[in-house]
Amino acid sequence: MLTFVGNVAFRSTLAEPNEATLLRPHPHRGPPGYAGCSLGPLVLALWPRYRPLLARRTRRPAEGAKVLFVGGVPPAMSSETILQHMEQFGPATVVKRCRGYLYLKFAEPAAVAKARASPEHLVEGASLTVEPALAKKKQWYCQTDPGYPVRVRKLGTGIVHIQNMISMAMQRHLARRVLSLGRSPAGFYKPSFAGRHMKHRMHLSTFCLGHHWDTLSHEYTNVRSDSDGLPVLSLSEDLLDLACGIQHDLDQKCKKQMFPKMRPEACIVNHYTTEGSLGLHQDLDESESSLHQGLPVISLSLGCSARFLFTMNPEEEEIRSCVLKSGDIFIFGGPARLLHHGIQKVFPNTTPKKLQRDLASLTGRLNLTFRQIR
Ligand SMILES: O=C(O)CCC(=O)C(=O)O
Repeated sequence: MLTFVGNVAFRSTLAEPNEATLLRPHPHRGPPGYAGCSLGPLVLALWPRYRPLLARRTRRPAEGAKVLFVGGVPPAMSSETILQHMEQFGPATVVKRCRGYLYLKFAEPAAVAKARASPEHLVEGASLTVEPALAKKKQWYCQTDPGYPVRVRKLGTGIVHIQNMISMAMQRHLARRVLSLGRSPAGFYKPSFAGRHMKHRMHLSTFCLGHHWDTLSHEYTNVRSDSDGLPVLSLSEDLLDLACGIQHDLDQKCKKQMFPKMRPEACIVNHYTTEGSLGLHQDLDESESSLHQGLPVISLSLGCSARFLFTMNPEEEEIRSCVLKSGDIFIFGGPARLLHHGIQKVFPNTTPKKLQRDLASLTGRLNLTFRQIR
């Protein structure tokens, strides 16, 4: 649920937080400095419309690898027995033994090739299988752009801003996809929220995927209950994988699990014109269990940059801000799941040059937030 708090909790026509106190002059980040990928157009040209967004990299054996994977190992068979058999190809040591398989490291890579060339590995009546071990390489799901390093900024416990996480090729693909969904009958509409005495128009357009978030009843529904009653668009597997991939990549980057694992069931897509904004609010409409576990909200920005406001306690703490640029991710969860947040300002003419054509029919900023609602 979006809850609006005190005199800073508002959307639409109510006064925005004082710009003079909250805004620093925006360091305009023009298109030339933006994370570009020279292969972007080629990638897109080869990218069929509904191909998954994620490059699931298949792991390849490391070149010159000395490590051999041995499978089909009976539980009772000792590592020494296997070692004895394998040493006919060269001196080796056991580096890891698990139930059903083990890894051996040879002194020379040629031994791995010899072991693989052998037609059979019959040991104590068991037929073992061998494979060169896969390179222990980090698997990244999001396609980041070389030369534009991903930067993880920890802004507080459970609050993370990741810069440059989404490559330009993927941003372009996402922008086209969102625009085409947004143009469909169950696409963008102008939501209202219920004020004390009357409904207020929000300063943005929106549509949902997976589950509809009703801005009037503050409930997740299957139909657009606060507007035209149309069934909500589905949340496709590739978008779902993208959100999971972002969490995965963040953990890889930070070498630890940063947030409890979340499986998105709803994605709220917002479009802000350069006059758009969203008052400080909390996201409280997901299930008690989801909130209690601190399952994160993952937010992805596309198009113009925006000043994002956040605070754990608007009554007592200073409201902090950061600029979210196209391709950035903002995640809050764990102890910060009830973070108060909002969009104060969208900066005109800040869409990266390479994205401008894809977003030509829509100026301003797009934002996708993924949540697990149950
Ligand atoms: O546009 C954003 O970055 C924030 C969106 C948001 O807070 C919301 O949809 O609840």
